[in-house]
Amino acid sequence: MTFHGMWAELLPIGRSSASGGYRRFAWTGADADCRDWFRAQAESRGLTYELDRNANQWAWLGDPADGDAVVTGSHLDSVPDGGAFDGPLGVVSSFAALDELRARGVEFTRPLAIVNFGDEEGARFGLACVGSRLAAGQLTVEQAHKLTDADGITLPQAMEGAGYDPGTIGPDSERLSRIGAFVELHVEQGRALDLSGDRVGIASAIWPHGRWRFDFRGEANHAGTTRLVDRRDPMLSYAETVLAARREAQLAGAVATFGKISVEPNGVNAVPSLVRGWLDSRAADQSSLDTVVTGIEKAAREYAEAQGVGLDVVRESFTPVVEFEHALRDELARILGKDADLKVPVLGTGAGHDAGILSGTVPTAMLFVRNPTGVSHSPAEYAAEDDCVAGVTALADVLEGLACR
Ligand code: HGY
Ligand code: MN
Ligand code: MN
Ligand code: MN
Repeated sequence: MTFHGMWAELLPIGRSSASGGYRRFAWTGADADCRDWFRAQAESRGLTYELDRNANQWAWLGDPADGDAVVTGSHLDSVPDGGAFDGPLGVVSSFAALDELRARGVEFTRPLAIVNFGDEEGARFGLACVGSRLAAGQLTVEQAHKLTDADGITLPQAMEGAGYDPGTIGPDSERLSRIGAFVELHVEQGRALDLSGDRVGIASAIWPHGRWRFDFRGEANHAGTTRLVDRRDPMLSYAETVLAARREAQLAGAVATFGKISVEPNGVNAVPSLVRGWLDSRAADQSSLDTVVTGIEKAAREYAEAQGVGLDVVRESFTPVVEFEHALRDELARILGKDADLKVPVLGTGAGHDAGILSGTVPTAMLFVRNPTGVSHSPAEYAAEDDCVAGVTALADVLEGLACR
């Protein structure tokens, strides 16, 4: 099946007819449909389909036991109202690149696999890259068992509900030790390639990033009868904190986002008792990130105190800076540099990826495909057809350079 055919099959899965955005949350029906699609693509190509102990999906050409495998792939889940490209572009391009290599008639010298990592976005349980974190031992089984969605369903319950055995989850070091290189292709989530006028880029690094939960606790009261001076309104402290986050991030050249909020009792005519806001913050280096988050927390405490509001801040997840392996990165630049028409810049990103998680264990690299508006995690996310084709060719070249004669 062509790139187009695969894209057309995936496109309707989990798409909202109202916004055109996607809700493909882990272990839901839309996720199951994406997983069925992956399996069908693997089997239609005669690849060996395999589910690992963390329910990540693999499609193998050659024997994994031979070791030193070259692996490519990405994820198929989405953020709430996400775009079509973040994740699926990497998976579809992987199958298309394999088709291209077969059409070239190359001889494979190393086992090759395509992977779909589960729950990359963390949209449901609040932690990104659950599948790769479990495999790499960066999320313990005990921690994973405590992950709970907004409806109180735990990760093991959700997995079980989707027909997977949560009893097997855990580190997969033997599997990872059989991988010699992992290359993830991804739509760029910024405009660097658009500005430089290039179709494809190589990743240098991923910014350190994390998620913090801010619980502001005040007192529920009547919206009509409670004088302003008598209120302990957590929404006020929260609102001031959102503005502080913007200021602190701007000062440090970083980013800080409160993109998710939950309010109790969530009544239009009641002063809230609890405002829970989630901060996502990222910076080019650790000390800038520390400065931003410490500054936001300090401001939040001052605002809360002034309003008679309690505040708890919990760090829910953290991913340190990732510097992709220089040797593999140079190898990609060398392979792609053979094409005189293709200039391939090297760029950093503030977005997290399974490649970042694996990079501590496996030599890992990433390719980015131009995104003309830079918009991502939105239905407006886009990459032009020509650029997607250039991405497939670049990935095929890289895989050929690494795994073929
Ligand atoms: O960067 C993120 O928010 C996620 O890991 N894709
Ligand atoms: Mn994403
Ligand atoms: Mn992604
Ligand atoms: Mn009343």
